[in-house]
Amino acid sequence: MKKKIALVTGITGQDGAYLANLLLNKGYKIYGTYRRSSSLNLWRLEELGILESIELLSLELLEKSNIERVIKLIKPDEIYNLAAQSFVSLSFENPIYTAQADALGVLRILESIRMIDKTIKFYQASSSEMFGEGVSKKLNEESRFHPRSPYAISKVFGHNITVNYREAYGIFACSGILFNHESPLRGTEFVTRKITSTLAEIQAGRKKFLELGNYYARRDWGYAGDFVEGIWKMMQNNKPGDYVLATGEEHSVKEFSTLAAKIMGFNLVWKGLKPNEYAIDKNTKKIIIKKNNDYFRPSDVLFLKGDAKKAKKYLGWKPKVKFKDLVKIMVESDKKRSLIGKIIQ
Ligand code: NDP
Ligand code: GDR
Repeated sequence: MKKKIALVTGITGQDGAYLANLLLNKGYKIYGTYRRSSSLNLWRLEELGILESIELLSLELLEKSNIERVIKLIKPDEIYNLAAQSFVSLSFENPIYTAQADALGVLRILESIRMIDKTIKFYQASSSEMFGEGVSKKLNEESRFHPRSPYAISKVFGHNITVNYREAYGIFACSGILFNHESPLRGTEFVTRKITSTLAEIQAGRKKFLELGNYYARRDWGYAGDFVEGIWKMMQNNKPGDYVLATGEEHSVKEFSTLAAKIMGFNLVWKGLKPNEYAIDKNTKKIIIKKNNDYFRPSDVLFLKGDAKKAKKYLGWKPKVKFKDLVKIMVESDKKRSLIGKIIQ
């Protein structure tokens, strides 16, 4: 039987690496895209030991000709659009670039599919950030969007245009509304990996403390390895659709950092009053975690919790890794990297 061909944009990112690994195990031929302008960022594919099994092609989301060239060359059965400027904070500094990549980038791919071959299946990496200002209830596919950053607003466009190309042109286009998912392959700019990598560096004596923004923000954190399975399942279903993937449990940044510090071996105790709390190590009396206003956003999302009932019902998907195990996996991985002097940025 002919191997299915998948095109994964953003293969050098966290989800790209895990999805590529999953698709390889399912017998796909995989093409992944990287940005020619960036210094090549292949450490995740190397860490999973799959770099040699993937064909890399250059593709910039801002250039429609790049997208058309790649689609015509490889004739994919499935396209997974994971590429994006994915850091919410940076989207406040670079809003126009973010919209070009995260909103219009999606449209460029969909237009290319429409012009070249409408039978290509399409997955769009949408985000729980689209829901925005948190209400303390579980959010699902029907919940209203109130995006709070240029990133989230761009993702709303990406989501809506995906739905529109499905409805208007009959393209098999799915939008996965994924809540935060983390792993040892997460970039260090995101709060979970910033916490685990910095704590490991403090323990190794290479950093003094961990500075965070709003540590009262709460997120529904799952494990990226579980979430890419849900992404693949959406694309194998007999009908295209939109699905929330989430654990249904939320925790604060403070809880995440407290647990991570404990697993790392610190004897942490919080002092001071909200919102100026700080954490010291009882054994050394040194400050380990403190607030830095530079990490606050002009408008943030304080609470997000998802309801993945639809994915469970129609895709048979549910996350396996629990919050405590996720923190443990990430701490242990950064501890190991730090011992060999190799915290990967
Ligand atoms: P990463 O930031 O780890 O990866 C993003 C990828 O996109 C990288 O490969 C990056 O390339 C590439 N990229 C960025 N800009 C461009 C561009 N202009 N042209 C081409 N490629 C580009 O993100 P994740 O793996 O965490 O997330 C994958 C997708 O899922 C993203 O779209 C993200 O917005 C979305 N998402 C993520 C969630 C999460 O919790 N992880 C939750 C919900 C949605 P390079 O290596 O060169 O930087
Ligand atoms: P998020 O993830 O914005 O949810 O986007 P991030 O880890 O950056 O922030 C989560 C929450 O933690 C608060 N926070 C800090 N965040 C960072 N990065 N650094 C800090 O020092 C810090 N201190 C507190 C933030 O204010 C925020 O409330 C991620 C990305 O993967 C998106 O691409 C994706 O769409 C969403 O998850 C779902």
